[in-house]
Amino acid sequence: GGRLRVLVDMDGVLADFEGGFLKKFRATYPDKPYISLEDRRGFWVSEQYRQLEPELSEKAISIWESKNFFIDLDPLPGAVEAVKQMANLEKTDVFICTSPIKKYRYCPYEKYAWVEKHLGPEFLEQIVLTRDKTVVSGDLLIDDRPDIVGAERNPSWEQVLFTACHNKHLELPPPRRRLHSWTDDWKAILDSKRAS
Ligand code: DGP
Repeated sequence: GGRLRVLVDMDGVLADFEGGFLKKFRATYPDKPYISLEDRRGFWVSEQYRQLEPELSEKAISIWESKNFFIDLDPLPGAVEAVKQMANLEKTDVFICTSPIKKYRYCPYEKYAWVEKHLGPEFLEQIVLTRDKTVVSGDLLIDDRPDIVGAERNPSWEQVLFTACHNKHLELPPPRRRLHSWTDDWKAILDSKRAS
């Protein structure tokens, strides 16, 4: 067969957006209520905070719009090793496919800096920044967002849902599948997509 192209999301898959958010939210607003990772539901953090208290929505947004939010995110367990291993597999191309927030002052720069810091400068060649992942072609998209839609009604990739605090209770309709963590068998998922 030909080469396998894998698109790997950043926030919630490689970088600990949820943990980094909660840590900085609690440090910035120590007297405000918060949502523990155990209680997170739904992809949009700001929506769940709005339901807790309307004023918390903009406070939540202020956290990830701040300088150093994205660069300070810790890698998720096993993520860096897995992506480096994946990129070294034969006939496998790995791209980091990530949607920057619309407030562009810090986020796009810090995403590049994060990739350079944790994966190495050679991975800067592999970054795809887009708000619409459906127009990017690939065999697999590993992403924690359950409802990825966009201009292309029939994306070329199969999404494998990466398990995150906000999506772990969702029941996926078949034939959709999950990668539960980076200790899960991601190589088997890649092999299942390789042309025989
Ligand atoms: P991606 O993981 O590539 O689909 O990027 C989604 C981005 O949106 C990521 O940086 C996390 C961020 N995000 C999470 N919750 C919210 C929210 O409630 N509002 C906004 N504007 N962005 C959010």
